[in-house]
Amino acid sequence: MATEKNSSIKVGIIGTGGMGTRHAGNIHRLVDGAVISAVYDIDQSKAAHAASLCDSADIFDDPIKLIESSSVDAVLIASPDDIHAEMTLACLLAGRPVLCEKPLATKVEDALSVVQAEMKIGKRLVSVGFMRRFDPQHAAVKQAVLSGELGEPLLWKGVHRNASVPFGTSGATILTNSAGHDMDSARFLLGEEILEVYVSGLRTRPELHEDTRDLLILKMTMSNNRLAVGEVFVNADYGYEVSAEVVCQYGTAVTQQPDKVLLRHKSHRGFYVSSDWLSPFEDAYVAEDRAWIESLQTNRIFKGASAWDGYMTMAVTNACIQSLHTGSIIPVNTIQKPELYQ
Ligand code: ISE
Repeated sequence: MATEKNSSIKVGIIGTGGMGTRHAGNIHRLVDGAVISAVYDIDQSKAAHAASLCDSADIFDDPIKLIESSSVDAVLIASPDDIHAEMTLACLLAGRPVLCEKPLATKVEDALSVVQAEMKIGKRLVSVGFMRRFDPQHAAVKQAVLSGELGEPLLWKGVHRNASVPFGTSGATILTNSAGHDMDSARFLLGEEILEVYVSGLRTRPELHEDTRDLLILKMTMSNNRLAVGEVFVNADYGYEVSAEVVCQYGTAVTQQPDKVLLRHKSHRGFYVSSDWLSPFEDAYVAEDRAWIESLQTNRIFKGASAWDGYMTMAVTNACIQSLHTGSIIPVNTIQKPELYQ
């Protein structure tokens, strides 16, 4: 029973589609020191379903009431992307710590408003769900780079493939909703900022919408003379796969999936590839939820991405959209990094 856990942190979830329900189940079953006390979804049957998985969560019909409720200590936002910033700002107004799924906003101005609101409070309350930072394989690559044994890191190379996206998904949406992970991965693994981007894209099948650009190549010039290049292919058909490699002066480090089993079946020998994007990162999502709750219990800064990281990703996304549309190299314009995030 949820009430038997060490239940110091009461979490309210806004948005209980696949992602929010996954967080609810993870926190309820696998994270000590927290209970799901409240849920909201515009589709109340989805909220009721998530609540039923968490023993005793209250179902709200208004997200602001959930944020302001005395039965909620902290909020997890997994709503559609376009209300992330609005909900995060409402949490800040109510003084609630918040873990917002990526992207922090769909417009760079809105991400900046979140940073500015947090700076006004003078305390870091916002965490952003770039869960690859908690993935053991990405963490191992980061560790290998930080060890210094490979020499200076030079180049980040990423692959991000989804089996498919809905018909008509635009290049801008892919950059905002999918490629943000890769921008964050490059920043995280190289420890540098993205200064300039060049994006090209193509439509991979004639039957797709004319404006679709479902295979994108992002070329990024990073601070300290580093480079990054990523493939984002969201109609790869065969399944979901993500990888990141850091090429250094004397070697490279690349993510692997050591838990994979070699399968022999029906004249084939190989590895199973998942078609959904939640299960391959299951451990990362759980680790992220645990780290968030721990940061609230101990009053320490969350180890994952901050509002600043969410804002930087949106600034890069904004430049990538301009680059895709104009075919030019676009500089990333940002404010100076405030003291709060140093
Ligand atoms: C989704 O929102 C994710 O976060 C997945 O990791 C990504 O692969 C997918 O493209 C996004 O839509």
